Amino acid sequence: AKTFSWEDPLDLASRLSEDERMVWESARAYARDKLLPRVVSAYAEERFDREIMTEMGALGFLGPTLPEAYGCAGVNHVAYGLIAREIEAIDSGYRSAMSVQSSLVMYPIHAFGSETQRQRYLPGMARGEIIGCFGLTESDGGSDPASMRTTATATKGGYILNGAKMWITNSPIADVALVWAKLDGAIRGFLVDRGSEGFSTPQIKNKLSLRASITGEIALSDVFVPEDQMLPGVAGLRGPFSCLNKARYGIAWGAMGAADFCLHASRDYVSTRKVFGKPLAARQLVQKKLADMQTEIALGLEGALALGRLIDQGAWVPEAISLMKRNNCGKALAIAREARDIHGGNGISGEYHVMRHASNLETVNTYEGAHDVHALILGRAITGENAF
Ligand code: TGC
Ligand code: FAD
Repeated sequence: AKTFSWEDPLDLASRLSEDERMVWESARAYARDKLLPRVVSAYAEERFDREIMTEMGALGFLGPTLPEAYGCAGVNHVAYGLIAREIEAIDSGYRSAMSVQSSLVMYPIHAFGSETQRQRYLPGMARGEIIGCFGLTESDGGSDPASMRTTATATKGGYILNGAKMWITNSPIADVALVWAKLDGAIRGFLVDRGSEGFSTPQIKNKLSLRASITGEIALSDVFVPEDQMLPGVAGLRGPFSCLNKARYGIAWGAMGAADFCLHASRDYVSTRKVFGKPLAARQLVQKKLADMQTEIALGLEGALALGRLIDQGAWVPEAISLMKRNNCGKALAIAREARDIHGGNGISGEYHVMRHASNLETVNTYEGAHDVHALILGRAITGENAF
């Protein structure tokens, strides 16, 4: 007979294929061996180590669901979710770097790009030699990307881009930026190479969240983009939103990875920490907190797995992604805060990781559609009323 595993109470592992388990194990080993040892100093110094991209590339973690013909691993979306889970168990910023590259730049080049664009960018991006960033948000009202002010104007041989993007993951180190801009009122995607005249990417410093990820602006001042650098396959908000669907799905897994790390850390901590003569683990209030964490993580992972199976079958809808992104980010943030509390004063120290997770999850709960924005997407689907 099976025994209860507190770490996997609903036996998720038993419902993974052999291939999925292999990807999971390789992501876990990489995250623990290579990411965990560098994260405390990276966070303190607000540093992103560039070689993380080539390391992840070598393991097949970049654009993993795309075909092998472009140098990618060609695994399914459940495997992609498991990679996100293990990387975010170490730091949301590292998962951000992986998500942006995979879901927000490689995916649209594959889905909406020309064959020339695919050949030009995808193999190098899969190896982590070319870094991409995704420029949708502007400084006012990121929740409402339809109101963007960045424009593209047709000119001889191409387009002239003007405008500014804000809060762009990896922009300061990106070799190529996928910039969304309005061309005659319709949103289009443009691949802007580093080195283009009038293109700059100032870093945003002094973040109190996601410090191991590098974030910047994209400033565009009369930047010429050749005709063949516009994504030919999509016009309108469906373009950027299609990318967000993929990234939000990965975040649903990733946030639970961070939460699960916090549960493990809390369990370790309370088993040795003695207060009033007994380990904290022997206190009812503490046990209730651990049980609540475990329950939300088990349910959140089940939801992420169910969603991943739907995506792999092509049977998903965006609202289901909103539901899981919103739930798992909100719950993970609450769990990380609780873990910080359980750790007492030590909880605020970098060495214990839990406050770093809580701070990171503040961003994760906001980007890719803020918690309340996903509530409004669901509210609209439930009632038929648009309350934005
Ligand atoms: P709405 O009228 O709902 O839709 C406009 C058009 O877009 C289509 N569409 C979608 N297509 C595919 N997937 C989806 N999820 C889609 N949602 C909408 C829709 O069918 C329609 O198409 P058409 O052809 O009829 O025109 O648009 P709205 O303007 O009312 O939008 C409202 C809202 C709130 C849904 C939307 O704007 C929203 O989701 N806002 C949040 C913005 C956001 O998530 N930004 C993320 C920026 S990127 C980022 O944060 C990266 S961080 C990454 C990291 O570091 O990990
Ligand atoms: P706002 O849109 O101003 O929202 C502020 C608050 O108002 C939120 O609580 C929101 O829920 C609420 N709100 C908004 N509309 C309504 C409404 N109608 N009714 C009720 N409440 C509402 N963007 C990119 O394009 N690419 C990236 O790579 C990227 N990386 C990021 C990295 C970091 C570290 C951060 C912090 C952000 C990143 N973003 C990126 C931007 C992110 O997607 C936006 O911050 C997010 O979409 C929210 O937009 P905003 O910050 O302008 O907030």
